[in-house]
Amino acid sequence: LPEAPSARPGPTAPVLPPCPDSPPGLVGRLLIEFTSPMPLERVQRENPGVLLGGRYTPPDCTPAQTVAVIIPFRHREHHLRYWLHYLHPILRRQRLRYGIYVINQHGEDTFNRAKLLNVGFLEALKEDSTYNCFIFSDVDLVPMDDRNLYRCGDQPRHFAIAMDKFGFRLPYAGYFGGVSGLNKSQFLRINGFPNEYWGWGGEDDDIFNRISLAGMKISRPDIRIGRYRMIKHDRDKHNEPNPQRSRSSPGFFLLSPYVSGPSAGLISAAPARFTKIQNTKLTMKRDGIGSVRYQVLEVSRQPLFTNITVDIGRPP
Ligand code: UDH
Repeated sequence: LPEAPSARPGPTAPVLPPCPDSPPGLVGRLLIEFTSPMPLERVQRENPGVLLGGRYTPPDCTPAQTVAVIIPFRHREHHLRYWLHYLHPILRRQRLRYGIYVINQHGEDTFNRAKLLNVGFLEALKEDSTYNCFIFSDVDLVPMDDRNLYRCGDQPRHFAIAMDKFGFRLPYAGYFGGVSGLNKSQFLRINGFPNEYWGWGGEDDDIFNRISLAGMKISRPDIRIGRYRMIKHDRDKHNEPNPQRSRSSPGFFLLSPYVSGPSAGLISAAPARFTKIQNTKLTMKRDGIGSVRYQVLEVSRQPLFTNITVDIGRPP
């Protein structure tokens, strides 16, 4: 009798060794510029190994983590092309298994970066429940060194510590903006990110407070490795500074003292009306990943990324 098809041994997948802790093909310092035109077709041609939706798995080893890279987005197609051009090859050389999620805020109401990041966390997990590391990256930030590994560790990680726009220094000790990463349990331990910061600023300080209040510490790369170029741009419409963004309570300074020196003025000491940031301890329990409300309007798998267009509402 012919053998039943199910009984036949299938082609066995080769068992790949674990990916090395220090990927061998890294090149170190990179030349990053934003002047040459960057058509998406070119970026696609340069990245044939990237699968639909911006997914990638190393062909020669088994990574320890599966990384969802989440980008808050609206009207920045030009920046996204540079980001994809630079980041795909870097992430590949870092031997990551990853997916890229662009969380696109629908409509023209005030932008809300942190809420979009919460959406990205939930939607990435809906697509692949094996994601266990979440890297949140602004679309205009490109690392200048591929030794800045986009991985999660035993503490929340801040990657973008030395941006060109801040003179390649950390602007203040509690700065957690730009590019950061948390594993799933770290993210859930702080109830995710705040949903109530509409407009520019403050949400990253709130996230820093959440992490401190949960008893965790920020881990950072070496200052020579954590360098970033930011694509120069003007302030977007509908992302005006949030009047409640900053801090005024002396308590905050215990958590996050300012660094003195020339860059201290970049984020100004706040008048007393900027109160939101003082309340993280109270708000983080009720406002976060457990309370985020939104409606997905479209999920579209592009060759180099997954676009998720979402209605996140508007400020009260
Ligand atoms: N973002 C968008 N669209 C927007 C607003 C923000 O995609 O309309 C995303 C994007 O990923 C961006 C991130 O949110 O990188 C952070 O917003 P931002 O780039 O506006 O913040 P940043 O602090 O710049 O980088 C503030 C305005 C600086 C104006 C300087 C003028 N010289």
